[in-house]
Amino acid sequence: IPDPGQPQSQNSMKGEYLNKAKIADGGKKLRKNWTSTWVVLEDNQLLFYKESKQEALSNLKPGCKPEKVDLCGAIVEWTTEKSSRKHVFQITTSCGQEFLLQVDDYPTICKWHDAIKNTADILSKT
Ligand code: I3S
Repeated sequence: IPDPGQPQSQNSMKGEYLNKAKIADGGKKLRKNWTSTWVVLEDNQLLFYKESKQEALSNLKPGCKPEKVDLCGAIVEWTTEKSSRKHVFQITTSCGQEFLLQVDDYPTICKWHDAIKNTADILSKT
């Protein structure tokens, strides 16, 4: 049942820098490498840009595209086992990509966790 208090735009979020580590691709484990990434949630897709200005450039230059994460069928969950950092959550996509996202500021990371989880849950139901 849709919540009438929630605007349609709930599945978009303006860009923000988060720490990101991709730990698996296609089900294959990768060496963890944390990088600061400009993260945007747009039209139910998660976009990872190297930096904020790449977002503006990506509309002009075809070579500037972000890494896109399909959230349909993705699992989003907090984890304390995959990192010694605080406030880490994991996104596991249906094609076997695994990402960790983290920032020290709890309200910030909660906001992203909730928005991404909501999006994945809504997409899985439609
Ligand atoms: O899960 P791991 O392997 O302990 O993750 C750490 C490594 O990625 C480490 O890099 P090296 O493999 O080059 O040593 C990173 O520097 C650490 O930040 C990783 O651990 P945390 O707990 O920060 O996610």
